[in-house]
Amino acid sequence: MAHAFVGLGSNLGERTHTLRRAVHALNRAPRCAVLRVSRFHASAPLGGLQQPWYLNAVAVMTTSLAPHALLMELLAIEQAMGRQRSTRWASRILDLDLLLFDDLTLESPVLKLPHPGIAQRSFVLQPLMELAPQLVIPGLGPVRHLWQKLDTAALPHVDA
Ligand code: PH2
Ligand code: MG
Ligand code: MG
Repeated sequence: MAHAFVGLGSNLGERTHTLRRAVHALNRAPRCAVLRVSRFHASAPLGGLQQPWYLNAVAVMTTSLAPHALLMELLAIEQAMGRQRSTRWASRILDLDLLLFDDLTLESPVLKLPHPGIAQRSFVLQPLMELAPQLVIPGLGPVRHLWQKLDTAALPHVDA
């Protein structure tokens, strides 16, 4: 059994309802079981200007699916819940991102693990801090260190 961390995001429609339904769908996916889910965090949109705020969460699950098979399940759930794909970073009803799959490092045309951008995204790191602050992200280090670095970088600079 592998442990997989999945990022959930929604900035259109009934965001809380959507994230709850998505967690249930993840738990019902073949050979998958959700272990824990973070709180739902409201976050300002990164990238797309003039977009509604997001609700973000992270779920940790066990699975006996291979990483690409799990990714296909995530895309199928997004579709079943009404996701329309238009431009990159457009507003979305539901986004499910495979963040981590055990300590696997992988780069295929459709899947990069760990998910690129984890270290820069507070809407990923804050939920990860709740679930697994000690978790070591391959090539990047423990979640706690990444979170502290991001936090410090966000503070206004003060000269001694
Ligand atoms: N997802 C994006 C782009 N920007 N901003 C926030 N706050 N949360 C997201 O999940 C998010 C984003 C692309 O997937
Ligand atoms: Mg995303
Ligand atoms: Mg995505």
